[in-house]
Amino acid sequence: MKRVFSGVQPTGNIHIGNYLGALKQFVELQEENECVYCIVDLHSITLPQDPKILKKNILDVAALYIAVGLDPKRSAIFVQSMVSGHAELAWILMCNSYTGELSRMTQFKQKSRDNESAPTGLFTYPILMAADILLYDSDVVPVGSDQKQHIEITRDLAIRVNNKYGKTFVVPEGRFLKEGARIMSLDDPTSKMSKSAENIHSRISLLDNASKIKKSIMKSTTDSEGSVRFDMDEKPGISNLINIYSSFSGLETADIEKKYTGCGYGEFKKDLVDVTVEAVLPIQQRYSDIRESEELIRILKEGAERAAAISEKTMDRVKKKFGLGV
Ligand code: ATP
Ligand code: LTN
Repeated sequence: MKRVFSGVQPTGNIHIGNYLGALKQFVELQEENECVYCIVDLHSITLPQDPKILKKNILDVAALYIAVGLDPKRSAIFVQSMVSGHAELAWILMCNSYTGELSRMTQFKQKSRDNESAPTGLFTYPILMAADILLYDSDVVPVGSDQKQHIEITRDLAIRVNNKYGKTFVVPEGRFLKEGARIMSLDDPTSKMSKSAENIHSRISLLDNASKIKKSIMKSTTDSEGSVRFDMDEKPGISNLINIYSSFSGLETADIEKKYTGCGYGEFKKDLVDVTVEAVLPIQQRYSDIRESEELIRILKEGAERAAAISEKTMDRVKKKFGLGV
């Protein structure tokens, strides 16, 4: 069995892009692997957070993890800051990384661009991510293709330490999403659907009610041709909607095109509202059952214990290799 590790930041507004692109894959991977899924709260404080909102977001994401089908009996589900090994290993890895390689990270360059004095944590973000992954001897890391550089530096660090200190870490593989799994923004189909976009109608959050979903889909940007046809280059808006329709209904693109031949966008959009509401409703039902329950806290505590047991073994090994402690 392979070990799978991934993490999502508790920054609110988990949307259908996160679901179709990441969470759904997490659920599928549970079938044949040992999975460790983390809510990476330490990563989220690289940018300022309101403590009350952060706490709420952590529990929201945890409840959504379970609502979409992550099974706490099979997968360890936990919060990063509840396992001390992450920060500890990050320090050790920091001492084996170079400021030059971190300066080349595009995410750092983007996020620090408008920030005159960027926090050091934003700069060392990829090292903490490498620690997350290496701490669990992870074989496979499912992530969006925006994380490719971070996976690459994780592999570089693992190989560097292994060469210098002898075999210490498993060198992980990234498992990147297919292009089709990338859900685009509803108001600007050339950029990806995002948690942090200002316009709430640019995304469909997993917790949106039916009337919000209807409004967002009916307002979504299309084109003037008026035919339901998939063409990402010429018709990115309608193609994105067809993609969403296909992902939720299981119908192939060609079948959707056939079904809506001769129909206008209005009719197609109305059906897409129904398909989307039908898909998110059971998730919302399970979410509301678990969100306020004691069970959620119990699951996170148990998940942290399981994660700690694995990570302590790795930390013992790492400390021995480095000659740390007595
Ligand atoms: P932001 O847009 O604010 O940067 P985000 O929506 O990308 O945030 P993350 O927490 O960075 O959210 O991503 C969680 C996971 O969801 C990642 O694996 C990421 O690749 C995936 N993901 C994010 N947006 C999309 C999208 N539009 N389509 C498909 N997958 C996505
Ligand atoms: N950087 C990732 C979140 C993340 C992660 C991880 C993903 C933090 N640590 C470890 C996979 C493995 C993001 O922004 N999506």
